[in-house]
Amino acid sequence: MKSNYITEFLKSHLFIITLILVIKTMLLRFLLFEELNITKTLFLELGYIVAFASLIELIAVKGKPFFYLLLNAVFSTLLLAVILYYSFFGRIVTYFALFQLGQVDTINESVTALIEPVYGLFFVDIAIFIVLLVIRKYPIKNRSLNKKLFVIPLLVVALGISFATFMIHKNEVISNNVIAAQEKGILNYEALEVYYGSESQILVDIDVSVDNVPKLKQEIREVKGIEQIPQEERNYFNTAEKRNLIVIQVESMQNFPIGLKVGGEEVTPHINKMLDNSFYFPNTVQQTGPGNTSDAEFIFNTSLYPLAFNPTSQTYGNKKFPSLPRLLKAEGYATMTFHADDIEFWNRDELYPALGFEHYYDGKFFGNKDVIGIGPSDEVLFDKALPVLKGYHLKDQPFYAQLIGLTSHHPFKLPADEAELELPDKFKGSLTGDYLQSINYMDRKINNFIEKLKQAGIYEESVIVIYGDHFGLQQSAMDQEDVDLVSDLLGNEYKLIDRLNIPFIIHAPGITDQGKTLEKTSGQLDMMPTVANLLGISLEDQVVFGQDLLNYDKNLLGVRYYLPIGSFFNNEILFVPKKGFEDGTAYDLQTEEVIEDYEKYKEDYNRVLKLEKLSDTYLKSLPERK
Ligand code: GP9
Ligand code: MN
Repeated sequence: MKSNYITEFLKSHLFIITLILVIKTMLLRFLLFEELNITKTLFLELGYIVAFASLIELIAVKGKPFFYLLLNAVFSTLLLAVILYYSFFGRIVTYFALFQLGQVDTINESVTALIEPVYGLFFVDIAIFIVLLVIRKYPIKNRSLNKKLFVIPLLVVALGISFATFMIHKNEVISNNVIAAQEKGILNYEALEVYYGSESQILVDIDVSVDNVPKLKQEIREVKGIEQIPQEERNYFNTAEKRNLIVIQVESMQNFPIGLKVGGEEVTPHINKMLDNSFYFPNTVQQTGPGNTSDAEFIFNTSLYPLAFNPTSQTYGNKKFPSLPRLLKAEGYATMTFHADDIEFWNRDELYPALGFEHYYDGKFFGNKDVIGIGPSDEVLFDKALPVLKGYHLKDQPFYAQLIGLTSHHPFKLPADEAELELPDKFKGSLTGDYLQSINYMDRKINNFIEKLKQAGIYEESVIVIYGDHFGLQQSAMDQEDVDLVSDLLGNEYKLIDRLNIPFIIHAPGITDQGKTLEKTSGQLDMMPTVANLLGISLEDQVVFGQDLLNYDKNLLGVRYYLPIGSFFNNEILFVPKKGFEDGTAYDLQTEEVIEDYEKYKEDYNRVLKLEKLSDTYLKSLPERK
């Protein structure tokens, strides 16, 4: 009798699907964590799997094979999404990020590069089951297990185990979400994320509300370890008073093409020339989050950390951010931003009012002429923005214009007549070659734009800022040949530090004429305070997490996307935590090599987590727009 029950059970859908799902989860754990630990897998993941399977056993009266197949298919697709997301972003996808994926064009276009043959294992069984179903050789009998005697108790036990796993790990703080998923269980981790929402769990013991600005500013300075410098003692303060501010955010622009020669030809000849009379920060790091381009816009205009798990424009589109456009408007500037994509992308129709831009010029304004990749080319962007700027200039109205590029977006394909670099053969048709072409295109178009600003008499009265929003070439989404091509260009292996490095250039005729290359560590957060200093805009009442690069040297910058939370750059290292600080990795910024003795940076790790938490809490406390 007893053995009958057991054979019945072993032949049931419930058992076979559970077994298959456990094996697949084990495969995923192996691919993600390089771990093959049956007890751990069973302990952490089995509860949730059995709970789902027994629910189907209970609920499905008819068409049970179909529902089990469906569960299997949904589950397998999820596992595939987790591993693909991991190989692109280096973190475990959370349920909310999964719904945002449609916005990330790069990943959609690089999915094929991310797929490995071994991922086929997630779907083999489904394919086999479907074939067997079709040829009517489906192996599992459609007999149900006794509900009262078996399925209900099983469900109760499974839910009990899941609940216990949930409670055990509820208050455990692990900054690296890959390790968190490994230790807490992948399904359990997702359940915990749903429970916490997008809140991180580090405590802050200061009132960050808007009416507490001076205290909060003091707290930020203390955590960063910098002193307040009075305006009258600052270098370059107000030297660009009442000048126009023209900011060009270049899509996917990394720092390495600057000054680079390929086949004897400069990739960015005009920018290179411009550096003779510019302030150039070659060691600037990207700090964007899941909102990519829109996060870069957000950081430049606010000097606040973007959120770690959601595009800030999405979560806080209804807020009123203290921002550069608002500060400049108060000084009598007209403020506007130009981007040729649809305004709904990245929720910009909300982001721009949230940032306090008075005017925005979007896809509708730019039309359909000369479309390259996602939208109208950056030549169109510059050509159509120019008359608007001229209009203000003629009225003697100072303006702040931000121009957001688009053409140099992945996959970097230009029409043949725009690809002007004579590249050596090995680059032809490669992603790297196309990337260099599109950066070269941008260099040309920026130069044309600046020439036209000169002709219009706007140039001398302006501060021109150029920076990259985030990287364009990601190792995991590239073929090995491409990684080698970039390594050849760099003269050493193409590494993480190279990828996160974007250029930041300030060009202000009459002010930056001497030209300066400032090698210190700098980040996107620092851009706004640096520009504000030049324009003589007081940040006394403004909460900013960056610092004016013309007056401060020591830096501490958090990066929490593409890297685990708690990662940071200071003047010496890039630190990437694992489970926490102790098992993390520190890279020397000069040599890019791993350094063994990094204990002395522990304080920086805690400080950066604190800064990010302060920023998150402050952001959350900001009022909504009326
Ligand atoms: C979308 C464009 C590109 O409008 O700015 O965004 P990205 O994919 O780089 O975030
Ligand atoms: Mn971008």
